[in-house]
Amino acid sequence: MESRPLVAVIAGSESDMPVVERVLRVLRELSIPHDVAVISAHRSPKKLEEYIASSPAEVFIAVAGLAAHLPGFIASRTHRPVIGVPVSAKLNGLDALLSIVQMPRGVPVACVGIDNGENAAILAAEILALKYPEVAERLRGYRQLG
Ligand code: RP5
Repeated sequence: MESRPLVAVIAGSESDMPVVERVLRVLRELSIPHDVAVISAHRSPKKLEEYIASSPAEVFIAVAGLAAHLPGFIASRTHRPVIGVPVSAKLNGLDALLSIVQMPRGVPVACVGIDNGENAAILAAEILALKYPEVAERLRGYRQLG
């Protein structure tokens, strides 16, 4: 198994950390090496751009609320898959859900349910399982338990 982070989990704000924790719990349970960063697409676009360009991750998980442009911003700068997690900061998360899911044709972002960090981690594992048989094996066990 690779030791470099295979999944980069990025949050738009420290206030998104409770949902990030849901992602991290599953990634840890599946022993998937990952990296966590808090970088706002709106407040620190340059820093985010540099982070994406230098990240060795094969999948990005972006956790954001309100006008949740973080996953779309990442997808505009990489061809690696991006999974967005809408956070229920306001409007019960509907604002973030629509911001993430309504990407223009040609620049896709996968979107899981509101606050459903667990599903983002499982989907990332399913993508990695195509290449890493050990992840596929752990995922089989994990889904049977669930
Ligand atoms: C979004 O705005 C973040 O992802 C967060 O969900 C929301 C609020 O951010 P803070 O004002 O708490 O930093 O960009």
